[in-house]
Amino acid sequence: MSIPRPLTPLVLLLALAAGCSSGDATTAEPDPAAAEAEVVEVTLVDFAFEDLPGSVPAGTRFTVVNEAERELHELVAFRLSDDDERSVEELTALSPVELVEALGEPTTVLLAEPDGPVIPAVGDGTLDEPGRYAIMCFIPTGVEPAVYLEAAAETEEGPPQVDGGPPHFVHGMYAELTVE
Ligand SMILES: [Cu+2]
Repeated sequence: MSIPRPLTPLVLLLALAAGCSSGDATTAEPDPAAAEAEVVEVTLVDFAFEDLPGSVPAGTRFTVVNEAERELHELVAFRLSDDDERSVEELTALSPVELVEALGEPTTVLLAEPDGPVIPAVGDGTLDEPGRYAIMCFIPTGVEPAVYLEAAAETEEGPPQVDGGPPHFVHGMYAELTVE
């Protein structure tokens, strides 16, 4: 039905992420280099970030587990500019163009399929710079995880354009975080 595609970086990342866990794909082995940093595991559900603290010390590394039935989820963190006093809830009400302008480039992007390993697409989940962060999920509602990940692997920059319902943050999958 579909033509096999060449391996792309995200697919390789996915393979690496799967390959470095020992048997149980839901628990990643601790990275010795990151052993000193505090690690906070966030649970991704339809449609919220569970166990996400309101504030963490600088240098905290986030990781995710996806406990949804079938939705792909992601944790995307943006450091908000210091002069932006709007709440994340206010930002989610902006038009797509205004939202992109307000958020800028993400500091980190971690994806996970249901029960799947963490897929670090941007950064490794570490938030080093103190400030206020928006934590959001942009996955289109109802998209097949494999379809999205394949499209993401073929996209050079930014999120892939795939058909689907509204992004998950529209259903409330967003939060505000302060890095101290
Ligand atoms: Cu989501």
